Amino acid sequence: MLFESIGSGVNHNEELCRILLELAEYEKNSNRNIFKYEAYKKAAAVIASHSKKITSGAEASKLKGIGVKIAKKIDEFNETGKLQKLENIHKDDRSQAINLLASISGIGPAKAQSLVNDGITTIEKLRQNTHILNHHQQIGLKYYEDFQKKIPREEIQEIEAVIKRNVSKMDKEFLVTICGSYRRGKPESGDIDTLITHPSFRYDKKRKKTNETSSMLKKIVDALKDWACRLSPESITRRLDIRLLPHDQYFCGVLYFTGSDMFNKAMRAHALEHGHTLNEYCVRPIGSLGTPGEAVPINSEEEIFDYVQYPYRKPEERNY
Ligand code: DCP
Ligand code: MG
Ligand code: MN
Repeated sequence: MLFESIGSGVNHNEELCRILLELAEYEKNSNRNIFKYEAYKKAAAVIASHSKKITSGAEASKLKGIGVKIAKKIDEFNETGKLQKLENIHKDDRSQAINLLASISGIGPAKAQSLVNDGITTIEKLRQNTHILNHHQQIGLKYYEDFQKKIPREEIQEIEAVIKRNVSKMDKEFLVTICGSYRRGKPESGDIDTLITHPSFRYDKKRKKTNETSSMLKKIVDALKDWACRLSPESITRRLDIRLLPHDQYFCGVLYFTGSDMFNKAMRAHALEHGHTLNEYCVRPIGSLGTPGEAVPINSEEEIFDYVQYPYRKPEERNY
């Protein structure tokens, strides 16, 4: 079959992916080595979309993005059932503290490292020093325990109804899609990824982000504020991501924010091989000189798959 190498949406190499992603996080958080981080992420994405279980480093190195070093790690893992490098990382207090702090919403690797350098290695210690955090980080810390809790699908369904009701009260033509793991059919999610557009809202190259857009987004946020991410005063505080997109960029946004992260990587790589560059805003053909042309008009997710010649996958089939 023509598209066999793309796989069927099933990850046959879940364990290998998990360790490569853990190594990626380590490079990002503890070493701030974005180059190695990207290399591990890319390798994980390639392996995740491979059509069968990988049994050796030699087999893996035939795939794009898998070099000698990663191939060796695959062999070590297959032969011993573990990876010495990861075992060492798990034993390393500094790395563990950085990972913990970087798991707070708003705190990135650089901030996490500087906190650990200042001797702040636990949530409790950080709570005694909130003055060194910005507003976003303070919110992330305040609701740290709540944000760690997954949101059941049923609760997101209720929140979805609340958002749709409030937004359509402002204007019936608003279009709302909850993306992320929820759209991929997961029984629970880490946050609520909400995309909103309006048919009259178009991207304008000259004006870029207009005042009109920010006031529209502000109105939407204000309309939702009363209800404040909590269905009732006793419920857990949830993280709601809201993005207002121009209608001509909406479907590329929906595709991107539906994920998964690794599915996006695999699809983009495929698009490039077929002469198109795909990002969260648009699809563009790559010209003979290697430069991207004008954005292609897109009116549905299916059209994007068609354009880059990737067989259509329903959101529930994008879980790797
Ligand atoms: N995304 C991406 N690359 C990133 C971050 C995000 O491609 N570095 C895309 C794919 C994700 C989507 O954005 O699926 C939403 O990001 P989330 O972090 O909210 O991830 P999920 O919704 O998939 O999972 P969770 O249940 O943890 O929220
Ligand atoms: Mg999400
Ligand atoms: Mn999100």
